[in-house]
Amino acid sequence: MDRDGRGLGNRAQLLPSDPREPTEDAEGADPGLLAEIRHGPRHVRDPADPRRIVIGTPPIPMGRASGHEVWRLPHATEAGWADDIGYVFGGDFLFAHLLVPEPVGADLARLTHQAYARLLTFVRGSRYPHPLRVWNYLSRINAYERGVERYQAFCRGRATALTEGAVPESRFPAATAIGCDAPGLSIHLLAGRQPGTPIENPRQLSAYAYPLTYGRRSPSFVRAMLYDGPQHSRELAISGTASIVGHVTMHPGQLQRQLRETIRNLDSVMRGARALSPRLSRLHPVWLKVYLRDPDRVREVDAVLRAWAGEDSSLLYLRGSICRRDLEIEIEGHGAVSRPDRDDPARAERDPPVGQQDPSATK
Ligand code: 3EB
Repeated sequence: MDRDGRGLGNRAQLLPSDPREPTEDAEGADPGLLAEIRHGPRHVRDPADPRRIVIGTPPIPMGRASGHEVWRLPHATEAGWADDIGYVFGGDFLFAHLLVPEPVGADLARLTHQAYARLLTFVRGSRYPHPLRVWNYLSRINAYERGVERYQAFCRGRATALTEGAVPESRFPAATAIGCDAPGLSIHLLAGRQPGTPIENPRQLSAYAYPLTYGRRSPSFVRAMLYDGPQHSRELAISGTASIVGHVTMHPGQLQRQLRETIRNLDSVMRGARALSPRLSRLHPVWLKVYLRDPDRVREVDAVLRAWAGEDSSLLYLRGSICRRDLEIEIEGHGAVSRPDRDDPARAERDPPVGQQDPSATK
């Protein structure tokens, strides 16, 4: 595995870094912390610290996995609350999150619509108007309510808010939508000062173009988002990826075969990104987050995934329900390449400064 994504050093990355690496100063502060995302039995927000959240997808112990995710910037961040929207920002990036309780009998489509409308308004009013990557967690995702599956109700609410906000498909973020036992609708996101470059997967129909047999409104996300990270890294945030080819579930209910199909999809998305520039040809996953319906099968998944991803990538396993009943596994990822090495003239020639090499990535 290529180590370039790691060559940045812990403080310069906007991707999950090893939380065991000490970064706190003498006062116990962590000035460059943009987000710390832990996983547990419940969604948690701490009024005293909007930088740290807990997502209700319990970790599945496996090997030396650290169990949580830390995003750091090479400079100090600022944090606060806007009503119940927690936010942290610094440099070119904003982390924002919202946890909405779901009262008994509430309409999930409406609840989602309102949550997204508020988040969109907040993000647009900030200096970081471009959502790059969004994570959505809802309870009982495959249960039926008011005649529709709850995931479909969620998709409808999200799509309505994005339509009202005049967000075109070309500006949809990369996303994850996972079901969990924890109550409430939890949404967290990374937004940027600049838009990213969306990347689709030629093996899969774009989710926003799925036929409406899956629900009245299709899922509003792109397969991956490429953007400039801190200190001239290039980052690829890969959406939750499953065993879907075209728009059809492959190998329904068969975990091992779904895993292999999912890996083919991840490879295909990354191939699309690598083709964009010589520098991106070095792109590899440095971080993979795996959602499993059945935690007892983590070992057999880990064996295959380790062999594919290599020893240098971090793997985190979580218990979660995938949005189609026949899907057993979903994998999201993050890849990065460090800045071109200025001391290497050959590389400098191959890789002109960011912004010139990839005109489609700039506004
Ligand atoms: C899929 O490809 C699998 O609705 O935001 C993956 C990632 C999936 C994100 C979402 C759904 C979402 O359709 C499901």
